[in-house]
Amino acid sequence: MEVKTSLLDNMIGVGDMVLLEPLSEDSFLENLKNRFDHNEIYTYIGSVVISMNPYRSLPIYTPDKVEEYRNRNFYELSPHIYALADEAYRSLRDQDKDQCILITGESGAGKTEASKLVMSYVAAVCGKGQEVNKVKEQLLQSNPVLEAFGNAKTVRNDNSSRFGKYMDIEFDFKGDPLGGVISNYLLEKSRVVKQPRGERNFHIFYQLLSGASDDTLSNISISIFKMNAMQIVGFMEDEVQSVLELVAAVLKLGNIEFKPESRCNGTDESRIKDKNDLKEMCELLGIEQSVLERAFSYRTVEAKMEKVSTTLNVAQAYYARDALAKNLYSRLFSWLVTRINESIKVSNAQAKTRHKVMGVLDIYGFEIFEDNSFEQFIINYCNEKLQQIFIELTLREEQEEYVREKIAITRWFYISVFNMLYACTYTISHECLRPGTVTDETFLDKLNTVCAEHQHFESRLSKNSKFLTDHSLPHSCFRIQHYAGKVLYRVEGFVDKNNDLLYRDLSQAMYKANHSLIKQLFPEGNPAKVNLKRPPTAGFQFRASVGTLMRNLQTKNPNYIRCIKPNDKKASHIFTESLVRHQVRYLGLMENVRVRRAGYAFRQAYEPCLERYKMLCKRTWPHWRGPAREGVEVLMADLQVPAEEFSYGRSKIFIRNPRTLFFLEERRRQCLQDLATLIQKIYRGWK
Ligand code: AOV
Ligand code: MG
Repeated sequence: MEVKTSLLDNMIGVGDMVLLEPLSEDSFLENLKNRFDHNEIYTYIGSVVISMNPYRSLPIYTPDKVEEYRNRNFYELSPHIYALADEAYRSLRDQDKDQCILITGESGAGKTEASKLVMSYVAAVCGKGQEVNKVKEQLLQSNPVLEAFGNAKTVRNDNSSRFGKYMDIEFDFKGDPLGGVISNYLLEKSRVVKQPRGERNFHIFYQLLSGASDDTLSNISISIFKMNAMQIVGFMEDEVQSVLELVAAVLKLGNIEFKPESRCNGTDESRIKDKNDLKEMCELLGIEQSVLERAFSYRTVEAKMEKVSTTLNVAQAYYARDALAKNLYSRLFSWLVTRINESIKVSNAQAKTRHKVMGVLDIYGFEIFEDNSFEQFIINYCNEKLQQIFIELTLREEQEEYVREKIAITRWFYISVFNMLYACTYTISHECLRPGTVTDETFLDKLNTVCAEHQHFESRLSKNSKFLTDHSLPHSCFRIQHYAGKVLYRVEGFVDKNNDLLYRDLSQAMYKANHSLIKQLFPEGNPAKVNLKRPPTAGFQFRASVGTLMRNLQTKNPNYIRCIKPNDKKASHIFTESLVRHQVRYLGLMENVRVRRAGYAFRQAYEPCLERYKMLCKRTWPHWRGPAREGVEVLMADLQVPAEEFSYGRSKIFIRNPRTLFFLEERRRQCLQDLATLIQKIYRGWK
């Protein structure tokens, strides 16, 4: 961390936790609270930005603020997310280093808002011009489109991201945006058919109902002009129409109910209660009603070249209905992302020229509910991996800097539960490859065996057991000690959600639709392609995509934003100490500060250091003629700073203890004061 000016002058509390003296968890929290109470929601740990969610709009994102932070050094002004965005953008533009912005924090902590602030800052400071502005608008407007379809109200957050998102923004050599690529990670599609109490379905369903006029509702012929964002992103009118028809179809599908009908052979078959919704859904999608009705009543299984039809009972019919709704919606979501990517992609001609990339990662935050299932497992898996990356990269960066500057230090190690989670997902994927024989219970048994082995190995590294399933837990549960807390997972539905089975009769019915979008979404329903292999399981796909993402991130220079939630009431002005303390702990923020201070808390290049303190020594004031490093050496000797308090690197001086910095600053302040008094005296003398 460079020695900073504004971080020491006129500041509420301490702007950089590295300068906190004395340093303890209590003083850390006290400082956060003090700043939060004064609307200072950003605080640094070196180059890491801590962001406290204010839960109300603060006047700190104005165009004036953008101008203020533009082209300024990171530590010159008070801490702000714009400073990080500016630093990242300038290193990308001027030093040709690809950047990534990693935003972490639990659900509702402010990650999505932070990602949008970074994007809008970059959009405001990069080049202008008609073409460039169009690209910017499209990139920015992709956010509301994806939020409408991928976000929902949960108990933790009224606008909770229910999918993970990573966006690469690509720039030309001048730093003007050319376009981008969005990757999405596993949408929580179970929400389409079932929402926990107090939560809602995805926003778009409500937007459709409230935004569409009565006329529109009766024939679902579109109030697209209300969805301006889709048009800016480049959707054609008929595409918007198709998308909304699909959303309406999912709504209709949810209304379809089944009743049992007893057969003479003693079995129950399922019948559709009221065919009105079925009829409307079929009209929307151009499907023949009898085709869909049959697909809800029978299931065809192919065994040894033979087709066997079995009737569905009521429970199976509901299962089929829900599987169809989830598949329709999640495939629509993936299609939207693909379609947006088509709009925002870098043109072929430009793709050939050298360009630079800024990646912005905004995933669903760590979640602990009373009931945690496959979805939470996936979400927390992703967060665990990110935490591991954060710790490893910050430690590595710190160590690399010492090596670069040829300064000796001790090494740090970190043990993550992640390897265990990896083994869990591996087990889930593999178990699901044995169709018919796997149940949630056999899966849990298998998980026990695998994790016990892991634990045995890891116990040599760490004493705490990270995986637990024993009689102290409720039936059919396992518990994982995540970095952010212990989570009890219920295995019920794990295998099923991972398999994500859709009866072929239904995909074939969808493929028969006279609706080009639906047809596209169910390619496996094409009878000519009956041999299309089933797609990999949800867990398998997710694991692979997280792996790719992490490899991608590691090729870029990371910038971290650590979001903290001040209370769990979604309220402004409330700072719940215990809650914040918990987050500070599991985010490893104290360790982060300690690592920064363990070796050398401060570092500053020789030139600016000499410039700032040269007035403290007669030999360096007012001009030092010679290499800056020698000037700093003279200065430190003259001030009699003990030798063990600092170290000379190749390009920077490293100061071990914040006190030394305060000493220098205090001397400088006195010096300036004396100077001011002197000037006053002279002035009075003249009068
Ligand atoms: P998340 O992305 O971290 O949760 P959000 O970014 O959606 O959290 O923030 C939650 C809510 O907090 C927002 O809808 C805003 O009302 C408020 N908020 C957050 N940051 C700010 C800010 N800088 N200024 C004003 N209000 C803010 V999740 O997606 O649930 O993990 O899966
Ligand atoms: Mg979010």
